[in-house]
Amino acid sequence: MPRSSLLSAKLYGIVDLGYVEPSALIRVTAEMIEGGIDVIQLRAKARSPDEVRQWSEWLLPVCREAGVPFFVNDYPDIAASIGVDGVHVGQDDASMDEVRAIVGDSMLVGRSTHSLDQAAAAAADPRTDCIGFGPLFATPTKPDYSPIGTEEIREVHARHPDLPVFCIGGIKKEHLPSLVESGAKRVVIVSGILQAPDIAAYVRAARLLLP
Ligand code: 3NM
Repeated sequence: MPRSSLLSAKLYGIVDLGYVEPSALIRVTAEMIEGGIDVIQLRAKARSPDEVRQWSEWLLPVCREAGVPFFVNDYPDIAASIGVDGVHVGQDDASMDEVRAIVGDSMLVGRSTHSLDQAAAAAADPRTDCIGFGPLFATPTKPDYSPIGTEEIREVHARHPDLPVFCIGGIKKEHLPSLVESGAKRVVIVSGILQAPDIAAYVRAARLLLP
C-alpha cells in the first residue's frame, strides 16, 4: 500500500485492547469501517505475541475487504509474517534499519513522536511513512507522557509538508474544529471512538469535521 493512502487519510482509529475485549475486536473494527475510518491499527500493550498474531489475523481480512490500511503496533516480525499493510513503532522501539530489515521496503512504517525534534529525526529518514505527533492532551490511553499541547501543530506540518502527520492524544470529536483551526490535517482518536455508544456514528461525525 503506497504512502499516498496515508496522505489522503484523515481519521486513524486504533483498536486498543485496553478498551475492547477480544471477543468484540471484529465487531468494533467493522463498525469503525462502517463509519468511514481511514486507517486501523491494532494496539495490544502487555499482551502476548501469540495473541497479537491471532488478533491481527482476524482483523486483516476485515480491513482488506474494505480497502482500509491495517497497522500493527510493535511486533515487526508479526506484521511481516502476516503481511499487514503497516507497522507502528515508538521512540524506544527498534531503529528504522532494524524494522526495515524485518518488514522489507514496501510495508508502511509509522513512528510515534513527542516533540518537533523527534518529528524531525523521524522525517529525516525517508523510510518513515507517517508519524504520530502527541500526546496533544493528557490521556489515560498513554498515561506516562506529558501533553505537548497544540501550539506546534502548524510548525510540524510546515517543516514536513510531505510526511503524513497524525495528531494524537486525548483527542475527542469535540476538539476537531479547533484542532483544524490550529493546523491539524489528520488525527488519531482511540478512547473517544471505542467508548462511544454508537461507534460508527461517532466515526462518521468525526470524519465530517476533518476537511
Ligand atoms: N500514542 P486517546 S497518545 C497511543 O502521543 C497513543 O504517541 C500517543 O489515545 C502518542 O485517543 C496515545 O484515547 C493515546 O487519548 C491516544
